[in-house]
Amino acid sequence: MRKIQLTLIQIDNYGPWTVTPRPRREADLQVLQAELYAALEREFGALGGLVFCTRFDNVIAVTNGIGVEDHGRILREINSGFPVTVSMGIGSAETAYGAQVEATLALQRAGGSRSEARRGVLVGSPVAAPDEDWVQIAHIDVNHSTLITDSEPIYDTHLLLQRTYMALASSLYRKKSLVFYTGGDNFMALSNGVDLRGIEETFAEVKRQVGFGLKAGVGAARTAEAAARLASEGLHEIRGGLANGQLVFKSEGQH
Ligand SMILES: Nc1nc2c(ncn2[C@@H]2O[C@H](COP(=O)(O)OP(=O)(O)OP(=O)(O)O)[C@@H](O)[C@H]2O)c(=O)[nH]1
Ligand SMILES: [Mg+2]
Repeated sequence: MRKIQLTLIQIDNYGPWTVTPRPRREADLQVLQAELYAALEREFGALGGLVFCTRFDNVIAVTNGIGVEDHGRILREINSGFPVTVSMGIGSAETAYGAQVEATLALQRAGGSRSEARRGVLVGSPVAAPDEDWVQIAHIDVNHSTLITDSEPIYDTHLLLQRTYMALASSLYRKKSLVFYTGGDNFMALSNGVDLRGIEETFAEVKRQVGFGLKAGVGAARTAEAAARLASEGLHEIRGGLANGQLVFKSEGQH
């Protein structure tokens, strides 16, 4: 069975820490969160993974091909370099939704987000034979967003993009895919098990709800890095007028 592997990285007992001994300066918390995300992206990215900032105190990484040992090394490095510690839960399943359920359950069983006893644990299990690593990523982009960016107030544009994000995420949630906002007018969907028809359906729904047309390159490969690269290449082909329509699918080993 082909499975996507996700790792939930959660700051240990963060709520209490943010107010001990008194509420910390928001600017300092923002720097901490941004630096933690950057460090995780650097470490997992170096091994072919891809990390989404999610909600900053809980971060989701696609980690196919990255085993328990490498997770442990990254965990130790992060936890010795930051004023907070993180714990990690690894999960895998045929869909991204299923994988994050497994990752979350593994971590919740090891203690809640406000547990004083849970510190720097690594739980759950990566993809193991006979199952195989497989990641499908759709790199989704809004058509002609620059027209709005250059004519509307920036907050109005931002809100419209966030509405687009929610419409996209709600529709793909029903197909057990997870969507993350990656900045600008870009989104990445972890879409294992969803075919191009399914993505087209979602795009039509989003268009009806928020008015934006979307396009996407969809990549499938054994690691997040390879899948994302194929997806971005597909998107580039659509933009360059090399592809007909709004979707291009590229799979590893297929030219
Ligand atoms: N994270 C990320 N952001 C990007 C990427 N490409 C573009 N952006 C951001 O998205 C903004 C919009 O870029 P485009 O999508 O090329 O502009 P557009 O007007 O929507 O044009 P079309 O999508 O070609 O219709 C840019 O200003 C960047 O901030 C990408 O590959 N990744
Ligand atoms: Mg665009």
